Amino acid sequence: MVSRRNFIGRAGAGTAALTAAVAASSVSKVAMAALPEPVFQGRPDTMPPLVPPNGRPYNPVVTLNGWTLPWRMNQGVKEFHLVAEPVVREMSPGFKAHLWGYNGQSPGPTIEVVEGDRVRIFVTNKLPEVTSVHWHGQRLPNGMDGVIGLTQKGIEPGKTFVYEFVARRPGTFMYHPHADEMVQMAMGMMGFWITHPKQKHPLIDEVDRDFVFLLNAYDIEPGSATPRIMTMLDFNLWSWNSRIFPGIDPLVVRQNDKVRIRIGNLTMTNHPIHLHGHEFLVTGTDGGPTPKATRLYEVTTDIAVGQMRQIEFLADEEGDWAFHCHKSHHTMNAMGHGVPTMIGVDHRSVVRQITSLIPDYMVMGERGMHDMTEMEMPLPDNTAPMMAGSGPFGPVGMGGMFSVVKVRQHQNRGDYADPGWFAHPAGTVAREWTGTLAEPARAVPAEGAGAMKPVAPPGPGVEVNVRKPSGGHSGH
Ligand SMILES: [Cu+2]
Repeated sequence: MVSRRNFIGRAGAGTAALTAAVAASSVSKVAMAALPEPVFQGRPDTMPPLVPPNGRPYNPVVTLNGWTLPWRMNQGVKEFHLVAEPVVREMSPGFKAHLWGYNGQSPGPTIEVVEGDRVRIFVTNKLPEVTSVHWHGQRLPNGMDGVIGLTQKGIEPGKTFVYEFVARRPGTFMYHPHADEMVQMAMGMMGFWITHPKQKHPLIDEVDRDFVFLLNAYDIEPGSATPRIMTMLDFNLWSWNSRIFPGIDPLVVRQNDKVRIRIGNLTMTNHPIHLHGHEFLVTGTDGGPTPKATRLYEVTTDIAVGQMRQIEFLADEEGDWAFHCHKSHHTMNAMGHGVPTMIGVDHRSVVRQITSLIPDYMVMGERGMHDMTEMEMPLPDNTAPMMAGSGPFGPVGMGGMFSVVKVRQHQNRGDYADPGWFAHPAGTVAREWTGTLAEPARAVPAEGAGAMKPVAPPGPGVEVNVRKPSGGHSGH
């Protein structure tokens, strides 16, 4: 079953091999009449940019923990072959999810074309049910829009359909099914589409690094591997390109690079995406490049459901800068929600007794939840820790939609290799104060009615109301 190219793709040999494979496919007339041989990718690593081997030149993007789909030129038409199929996606080290995707992965490969390109996409359905592909945001003939029942028949299992249109406007787009969407998108079927401008565009700047990723979300019960597809809002895994921190690669850049990041949201809620240490401009949306007069410097931009945002900044500050969704429960991994606040309650002896009866019992947070990052808690097999990832100073206490923009002075141009942790110049890290401390001055409370009374700490008789978190979160 593993063809030669399939093998190359899975081995992750990168740009050169993929380029060679694409070139090698330009053979006889007979071969060109057949379908382009599909290319698969099994590794979850961020693949190097696919430098276009033919067609109009452009500066390729880098798909975070993903790759760009090679094509072949057939009499001036760019031909791609997408295969919709079940996939196993490693969402973070030690945690694999059974998803649906395209060409070996969820999300599917990024498709990159140039404004004015005629594009032909073969879509083969290896799923157990009917599907279609909608090309979100594109100008195209109505019958190529991919809405099952409305503009086309569904692609039955085992069948291949052809979509063909001209990529008319430059910008950032997505693709996803418009058939049984709640199920197929909850299972991970989606991908990115970039249409590069064919010439210098007054509103599209040239950049040194151009990253893309999709926001997606899953509901996978700890210890299982398949998303619950009937979940409407209460997802428990918040991912970028179906990866959760610490499984999300860093965005590595050279100091003073101009950086573009394109983000699409195919979850069921909005995500305020926040960058530390720099200000950015929103230079594009689903509708195309934004007029310059509308661009404001920001450090957070909200990305609503079904939207794309394209941000740009000058990476002039060296360091390891956090980059994450600002909804704090979106930077955590699967957890039970039916957990009462335990801050201030010492329940350690209770836990020991309960654990002897219910081995997988867990309780959280009598001093806040940071302890969860260090706690040696027994987790069911195939479960991502709730808050994980270690930095140079200890646990980062994050999961989900979190990564790091690594800005380095000595990173080479075009080098995306992880440089490791930032070496802080001496005296530039927050540190413990070891000198003498003056007693802080406090406001003296007023006497009489309405005055604040000091609150007594909880005594030994306090009621401990704990619930077993697993299996409970949908009911609370
Ligand atoms: Cu979020």
